[in-house]
Amino acid sequence: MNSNMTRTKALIEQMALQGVKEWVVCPGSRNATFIKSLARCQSLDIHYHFEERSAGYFAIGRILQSDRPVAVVTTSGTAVANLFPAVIEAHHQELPLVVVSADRPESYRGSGAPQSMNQIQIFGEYAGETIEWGEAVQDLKLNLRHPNHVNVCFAEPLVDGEPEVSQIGPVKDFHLSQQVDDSARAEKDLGHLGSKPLIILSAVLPKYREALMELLRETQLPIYIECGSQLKPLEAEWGHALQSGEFALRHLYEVGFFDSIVRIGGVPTVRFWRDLEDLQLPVVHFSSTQFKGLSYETALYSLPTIFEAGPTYALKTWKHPDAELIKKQDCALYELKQKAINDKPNSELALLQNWLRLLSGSKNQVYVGNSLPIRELDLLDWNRVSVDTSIFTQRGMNGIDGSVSLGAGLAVPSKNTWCVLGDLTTLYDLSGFWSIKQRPELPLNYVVINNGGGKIFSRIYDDPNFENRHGLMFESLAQMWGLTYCLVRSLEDFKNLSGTQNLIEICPDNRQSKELWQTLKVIAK
Ligand SMILES: Cc1ncc(C[n+]2csc(CCOP(=O)(O)OP(=O)(O)O)c2C)c(N)n1
Repeated sequence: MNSNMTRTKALIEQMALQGVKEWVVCPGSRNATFIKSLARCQSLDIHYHFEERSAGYFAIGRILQSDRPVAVVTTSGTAVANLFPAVIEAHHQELPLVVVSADRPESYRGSGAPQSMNQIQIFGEYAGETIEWGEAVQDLKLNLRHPNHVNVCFAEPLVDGEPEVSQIGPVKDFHLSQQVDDSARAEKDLGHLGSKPLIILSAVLPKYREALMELLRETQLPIYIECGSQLKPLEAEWGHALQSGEFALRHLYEVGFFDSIVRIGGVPTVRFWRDLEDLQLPVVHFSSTQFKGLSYETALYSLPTIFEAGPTYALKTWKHPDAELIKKQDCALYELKQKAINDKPNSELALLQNWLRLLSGSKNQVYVGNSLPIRELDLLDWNRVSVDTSIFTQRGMNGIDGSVSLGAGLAVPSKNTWCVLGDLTTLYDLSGFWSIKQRPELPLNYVVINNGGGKIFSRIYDDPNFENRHGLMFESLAQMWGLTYCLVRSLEDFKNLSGTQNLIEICPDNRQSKELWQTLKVIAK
C-alpha cells in the first residue's frame, strides 16, 4: 500500500503533467501531506488562504491571468462546499479550476464523525465525475475545458513520512482552446439571418484576439463591443464600432438599423441581450463556451469556426444598407451622452469617467465587478484608454460574490491592477483582502463605488427594501489591510492618489446619478 505522502506526491506530479503550475492551499489537518509536499516544490507557485470561498475566486483570477489550470486544495467537510460558487462560475466560463479535496476514509461517510460527509459528486454536474485518487498510483485525466474535482481519502497517521516531492519536472505548457465546428453550416446560418445584422462582441480568449481584430477590421457590419471583450479598436481602424454605448442599442434597434445578431465571444452583458427574449431576433453565435445565453432556438458554433473561409467571407463582404446612417446616429447619441455626463460632474458615471482618464499609460489592467460598474463602464469611453489595458469581468453567473478575490488573483508585478466594485460587492468578499496581504509588493487598487447599497435596484424598483441601504464607509477597512485610502467625492479628489496598494472610495452624489440616468433614458427614446 502506498503511503499518504507517496500518493500526494504522485498526484502533484500528475497535475503538473496536465499543466497545473499554481496551487491555492487552504490548510487543515486532512490535507497535511499537501501542505508539507507543496512547500517543497520550487517549480510550482503556491498561495495560501484560510477561506475557501475566496480562495476559489482567487484561483479563477489566476486562471484568467495565466491562461492555465489552477488547483485549490482543501481539508474535508464544509471547506469543500465553500468552493461551490467558484466551481459554478468556472463551469459557466469553462475554466480549468481543479478542486482537490482531502477526505476521511470511505468508512466514515454518513457516520456523522467530525468533518466527514459524502464529498463524492458534491459539485453535481458542475465539475464532472469526481475523480477518486485511490491507494494505487494512477494516470490522472483531467478535462481542462471544465472544473474538475479530485477527492483523496487519507487514513491516520496523516503525515506518514517525509515529503517526497522536492522537484517537479517542467510543467506542461497549456493554453485554453476550442475545436472548429461545421463551417459550411455556419455560413448557411449566417445567410439565413436578417439583412441587417449587428455584431455583439463579448469576452474572447487571448489566443483568438489578434485574428479577430484582423477580421473585424474589414467587416462593414456595425459592431457593439463590450468592455470585457479584451478587444479595442483604434479609432481610425474600425469605422463601424459603435461609440455611444449600451444605452443606445435599443433605440438603434427600434429605428430599424438592425434585425439580427452575430454574437462573438462570451454571453453578453448588455441589457439588450435580455431584451432579445421578447424580440426573438435571429442570432448566430460564435461562442467561447457551450452556452447560448438565450432560452430560444438559435445557432451556436465554437469561436474558431468564425475563422474558416465561409464565415469569414460572409462577414467581410456583407454590405449593411444603413451603415452610414448608423454611424451618423451613433455619433449624435455619443455627443448627447457626453454632454449629459458633463452636466452632472459628481454623478457616478462622471466620477468613473474621470477615473478612466487615469489609465492613459500602457501599464494598467482593469477588473470590473457586476451590478452597475460593468454597465457603467460599457457606457463610458473604456475603448479610449490605452490599447494595452485589458479589462476582465466575471460573467459566468453575474454574481456579486468573490470579486475582491478574483481581482487580487489577476494582479501581476508588471501592471497596475484596478478592481472597480460596488459597495455591497466589496462587503460580500471581505476575506478576499487576505490574498493581497500575501503579495504586498503587487500594484493593486480597489475602486469601491460607495453609493450606500445595491443601487442597481433603484433603477428597477422604487423600493428601498431591495437595496440593503447603509451608511458604512471603507476607511477603516483600508487601514485594516494596509491599503492607502483615498476618498473621492469630486473630480479634484483624484489628485490625492498615492501608494502601491490603494482603496479608493468613490462617493457619488446619488441625486445627480439618478437625474443623469433619467436624462439618458430620454435621449435613447
Ligand atoms: C451572489 C449574488 N447575490 C445576489 C445577487 C443579486 N444582486 C445583483 S446586483 C446586487 C446589488 C449590488 O450592490 P453593489 O455591489 O453595491 O453595486 P451597485 O448596485 O450599487 O452598483 C445584488 C444583491 C447577485 N448578483 N449575486
